[in-house]
Amino acid sequence: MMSSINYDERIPNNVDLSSDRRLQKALERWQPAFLDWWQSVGPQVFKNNDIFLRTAISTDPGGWAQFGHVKMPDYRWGIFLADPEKDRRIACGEDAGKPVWNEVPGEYRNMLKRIIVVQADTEPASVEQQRWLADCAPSMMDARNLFQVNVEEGRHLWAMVYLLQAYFGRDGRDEADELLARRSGDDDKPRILDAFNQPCTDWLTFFSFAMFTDRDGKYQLGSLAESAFDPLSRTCRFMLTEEAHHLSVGEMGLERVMRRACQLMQQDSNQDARALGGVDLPTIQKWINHWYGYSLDLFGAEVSTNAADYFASGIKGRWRESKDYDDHNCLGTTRVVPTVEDGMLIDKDYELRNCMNEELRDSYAKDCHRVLRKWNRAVRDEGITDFEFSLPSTRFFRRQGQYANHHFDRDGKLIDQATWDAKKDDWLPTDDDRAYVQSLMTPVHEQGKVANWIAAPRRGINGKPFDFEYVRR
Ligand code: BYC
Ligand code: FE
Ligand code: FE
Repeated sequence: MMSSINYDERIPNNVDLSSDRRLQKALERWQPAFLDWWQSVGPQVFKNNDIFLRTAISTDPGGWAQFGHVKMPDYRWGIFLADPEKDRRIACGEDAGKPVWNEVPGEYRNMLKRIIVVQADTEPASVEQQRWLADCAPSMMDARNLFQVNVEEGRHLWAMVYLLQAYFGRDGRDEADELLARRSGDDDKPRILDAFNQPCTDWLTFFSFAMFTDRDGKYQLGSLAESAFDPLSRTCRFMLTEEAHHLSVGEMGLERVMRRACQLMQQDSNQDARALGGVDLPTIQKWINHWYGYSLDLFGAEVSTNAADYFASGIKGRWRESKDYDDHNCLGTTRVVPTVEDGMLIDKDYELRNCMNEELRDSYAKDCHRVLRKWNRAVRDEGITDFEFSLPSTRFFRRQGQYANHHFDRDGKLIDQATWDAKKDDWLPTDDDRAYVQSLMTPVHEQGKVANWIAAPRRGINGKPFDFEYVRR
């Protein structure tokens, strides 16, 4: 089938790129601009060292990766789509059951382009946010994991730029250029979504971002894998296989910080992990609260006509739309979304189609709760029985959607400004917390060593030991 990847061309691909000279030329023109972008705002530390990275060699599930040392700028970014599914049908909306599209229908062109651009924009944004982190890496294996995430986010940008250039003509080419012109956190040309303009200068933030924000990626890609636009679906299906590693970097990274905190607590007479240079459990909880909130925002408004249009047209489904749902039309059905009216939070019914962002957010929240349970088992496993991590309500600390103009406590109860002001430092990172965490960020660049505030990982990469030469110096 098509799963084998052609590495002989300038742009590795499994889409028979050389048969479309125009497209190939356009992408080859974009390639040097991408490399310039990578050099100037991609990873700034160990940028020319050999890193032990995986590269895709096929799109078959399992066994698609090859590991070896490579300098990041020499990474073979390319265009890899999952194999087409035979006789695939539209998963949801008005045209559910009809054959999927291999071209963009004119009436949906702008909608589709917008979604692809938003998705694309997050990928380079995250690389920009993380570009200095290796400077204070807690171990060389962690630096390697960061770089693996970074090169794959770079590839995700390629994945979306391919769609823009292949299916959206001149507009698509312009958008592809703009994707290299916006900058995370820039006043004039910021990235599109909030979370991707936040600074990321410490590893507690990086792990939280990979756990919670990359997980938004998982769910958005999952919903786009259900898309009626088949090239988008196939692209997202392969991206999801790469995404799994990013999530595990976040989940395992935070778990290691937690385990270390528990160990230090038991060494200190006051059970104070900070006294021994760790990140205490309540501080980790604050980072969780912050990044869970920012990542929930990425699902958009609870009640959204955009989301209804995406669903009705078949452009975006719910999580596992074709497998887990029976009703793919959703007309004449409602769901409850707690809504603030006259200063009170009341249950209100809305057309289900208008709540598709909320449906996806529910799937995401459920997945996050699953990880929380694992973390709490790890905390108990380390001998701490009087502390449990928890996730706040999805209404807590929101800046997008209908809860953004109100304050809620961690349980989702509506509270007034004064209560919020009095409590927020207990719930969210304070300047002092940030300064403390930042003060721990001293580099451990010695092979096989690990910073004091984080436990060593239990396993290395691809069967290698923790003290393997993940970065050649
Ligand atoms: N920040 O009706 P609504 C990833 C805007 S992460 C700023 O709810 P919609 C990754 C919204 O654009 C996955 N603005 O909108 C992770 C709209 O503006 P306009 C990224 C926001 O369209 C880590 C307005 O508010 N993929 O891959 O239903 C590392 C009204 O809102 C935000 C996608 O997002 C926000 N947080 O929903 C690397 C998938 N939220 O148009 C990578 C594609 C909303 O009125 N995107 N707004 O000016 C979408 O499907 C949708 O655009 C959204 C928003 C779900 C994001
Ligand atoms: Fe990505
Ligand atoms: Fe990711």
